[in-house]
Amino acid sequence: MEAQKKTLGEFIIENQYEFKNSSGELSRIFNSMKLAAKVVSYKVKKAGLIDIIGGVGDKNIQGEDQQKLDVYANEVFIETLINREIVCGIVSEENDDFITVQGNDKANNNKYVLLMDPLDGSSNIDVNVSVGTIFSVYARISKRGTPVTLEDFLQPGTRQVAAGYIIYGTSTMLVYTTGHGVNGFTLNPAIGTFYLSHPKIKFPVDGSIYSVNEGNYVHFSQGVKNYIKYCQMQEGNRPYTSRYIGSLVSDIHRNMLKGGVYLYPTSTKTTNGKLRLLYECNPMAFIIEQAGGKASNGHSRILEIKPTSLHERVPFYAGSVNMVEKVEEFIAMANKETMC
Ligand code: P6P
Repeated sequence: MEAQKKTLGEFIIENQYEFKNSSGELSRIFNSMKLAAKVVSYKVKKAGLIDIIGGVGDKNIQGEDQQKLDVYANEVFIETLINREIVCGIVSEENDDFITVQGNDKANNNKYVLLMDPLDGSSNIDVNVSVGTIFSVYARISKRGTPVTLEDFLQPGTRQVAAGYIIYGTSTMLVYTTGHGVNGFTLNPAIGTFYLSHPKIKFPVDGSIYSVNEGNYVHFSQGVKNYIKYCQMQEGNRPYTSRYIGSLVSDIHRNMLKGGVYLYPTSTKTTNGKLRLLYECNPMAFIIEQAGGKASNGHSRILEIKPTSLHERVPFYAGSVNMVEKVEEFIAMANKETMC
């Protein structure tokens, strides 16, 4: 019975104590993300019926065609946050530079900045495959009461205060962490309420799902090729299955519930990988680690990378600890052989 389940709002209030000197700002950020998620979810679910599918003819800083829903989702999240003046700055995949939340002095007095990919996997929109929103929250490091600076956004992932994703799939879910484990909430669209459906999510230590775009196989490093062959040849007597949706949030969400590893390697086509460190890899890595998984760039912890630019890309290997460590093993072995 839903009435017996805790709502997201109740959960946020109950767990506000987790934040020493909590002034409720973080709770208000979550409530704003919750509201914006419902608005975007409504539009995503109706995308096929209203004129919102397809591109707007522009390209974002990534050089990717901007889908109408991309632009719409970006506007909804930014406006929701700015109108409530609960953050002092925003970075979005869809905006070249960071956004300083002007407002009155109060806005500049806020202590948090938010980074997001407003609609990840947007190439799936037109074919009715699930997409997601990813967000990451930091405490600013520049002086409160002054406009945010670039440094406020270029902090390593270990300094995240909170991270979350919304998956617009067969149901709409909001999954987040504030460093005290990972909890998932499912939206009842009939009443517009998120209910705690997946408490204390734990990433299985091992699994049999590997998620990679095998169409890029010939462009991968030898170590990654060797790992994929290891999975395909059923070595180690594991019955591996390849599952790849092409939507980071969906692939990670499935693997987190069932066990598995997601790979977006460097390749001769994408020398630094494709995924962005600040608003895709860091928030997902925080969530994955909090659930007991691992997130690596092939040899080091994603969360310890010191960012140098807002839209930088990194290779990303993330999921069940044993599987990520096996990938790292294959990469290290191949690198050693190359050096001999
Ligand atoms: P490819 C979507 O564009 C995205 O950023 C991730 O959501 C997804 O996992 C990946 O790119 C898919 O990339 O090159 O396999 O289509």
